[in-house]
Amino acid sequence: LREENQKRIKETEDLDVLNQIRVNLLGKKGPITEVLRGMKDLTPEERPKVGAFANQIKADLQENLQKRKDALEQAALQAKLATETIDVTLPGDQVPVGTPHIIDQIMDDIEEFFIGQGYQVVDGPEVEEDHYNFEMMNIPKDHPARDMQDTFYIDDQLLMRSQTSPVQARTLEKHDFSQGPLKMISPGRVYRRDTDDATHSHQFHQIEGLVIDKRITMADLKGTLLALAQHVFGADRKIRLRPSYFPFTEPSVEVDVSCFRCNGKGCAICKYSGWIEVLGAGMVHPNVLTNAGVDADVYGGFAFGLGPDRFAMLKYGVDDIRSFYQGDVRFLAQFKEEG
Ligand code: FA5
Repeated sequence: LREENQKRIKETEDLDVLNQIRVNLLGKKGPITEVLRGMKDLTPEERPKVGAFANQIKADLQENLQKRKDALEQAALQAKLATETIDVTLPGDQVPVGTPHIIDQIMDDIEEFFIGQGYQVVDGPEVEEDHYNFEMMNIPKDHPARDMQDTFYIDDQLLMRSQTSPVQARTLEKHDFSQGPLKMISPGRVYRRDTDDATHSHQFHQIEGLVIDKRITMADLKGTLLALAQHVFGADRKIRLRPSYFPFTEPSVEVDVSCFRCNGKGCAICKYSGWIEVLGAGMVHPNVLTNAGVDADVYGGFAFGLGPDRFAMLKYGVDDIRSFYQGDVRFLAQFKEEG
């Protein structure tokens, strides 16, 4: 039994056949199990001899089976490796690499500028209450200034915010001035029923800014905005403050940045004037402070709301704001992040 099977084991080339041999030989119905089971009929003298002999054969066969199994597995592995060699000289697959949207890049840049100046970054809801978007900002119901921002209403109380200014009111309400002045920016999306054209979109971005302390002046506002313009566009940029009107600032200004892509002649982005309007700003109206429970006789400051879309148009010479929102990868891929 032993010799005959050892020969069969050795000659087997197939793991399944080998397994069948193992089951036949050593399984419950195999000859060795049968011999061991029959030991109860033997005399006490015969039992140890037969037992030892049968167990020896069993051990030998097990060893042979294992060796053959290892050898066959090894051979299978070698064969597999031989057919699966990797050609390291083949060119690799091109992996397309994305890039943050150009508006996100410019917003990150502006945020970093303000974080560096000690401002905190605050988030506000895009679905906003009329109360914060207008009333707290000194624009009561039926105030004509509501027409300045044609608004998407959800119901009488709720709307898609038309500006990031409501975050001013939300932050002022919470700020504890005994802990120090307030310096915050709030970036985000805003919505207006504007007709889309080259410089207007019905959904765009703003970054609100608010600084409240005891002795803030218009010169602080101008210096901050000039430093921002020069950070984003380069050291030779100029800014121009034009008197304007916002219900939540007094005095109010609109701020233009000098165009540098028009060769001094003006171009479509700058409406042929040599300047592009990028933000609204002013000194915070006392009513805004009082509405939020801040003592307007002690505290005051400036606020601004800037348009990152317009910043991006000017910085990169994009002459149509709609390009940012059409999702054309050929356009967006031009603005790979540096570094
Ligand atoms: C406001 O929204 C004021 N909340 C800004 C402000 C804040 C003033 C704090 C004073 C103090 P205005 O409607 O002008 O203002 O919008 C501000 C900026 O958003 C504009 O200068 C422009 O850069 C951008 N903007 C306005 N409308 C659009 C639009 N439809 N598409 C793209 N950008 C726009």
